[in-house]
Amino acid sequence: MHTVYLSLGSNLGNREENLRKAIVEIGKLVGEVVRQSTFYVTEPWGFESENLFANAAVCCMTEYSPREVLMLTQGIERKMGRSKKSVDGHYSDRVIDIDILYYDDITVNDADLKIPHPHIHEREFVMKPLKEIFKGEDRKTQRF
Ligand code: PH2
Ligand code: MG
Ligand code: MG
Repeated sequence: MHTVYLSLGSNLGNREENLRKAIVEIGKLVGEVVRQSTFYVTEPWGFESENLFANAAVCCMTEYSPREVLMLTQGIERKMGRSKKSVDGHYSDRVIDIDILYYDDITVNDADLKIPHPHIHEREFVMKPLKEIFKGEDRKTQRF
């Protein structure tokens, strides 16, 4: 079993409902969700939009590889109606975005998949929910 941390964001439609639905799908497809943060309402970061975000983080136990987790989470995004992907840091409003933050202790440096997620520490909307589910412990020593 592998431990994967995911960040979720939505700023279109019923954003809290979108996060809830995505977390249910993650539990069904990726693996058991063993930690879930509360939902944070946040200002759009890195682009202009009048739509606030709901953000959350979850920790999930999975038997899939990082790339399989990427395929599965992108499948959930598509199924929930996400069409556009961000290109070169040009972000747009979205029904749901699911990003892989950490996967065990591994590093992946592919063009389309970077683990740990490269922007974790500069983004409050990622760090706040993440800290909540670490519960003050070190990610690497955490036991479920
Ligand atoms: N996601 C982004 C860019 N900006 N801002 C907030 N508040 N929440 C997000 O989830 C978010 C963002 C890229 O995926
Ligand atoms: Mg993102
Ligand atoms: Mg994404």
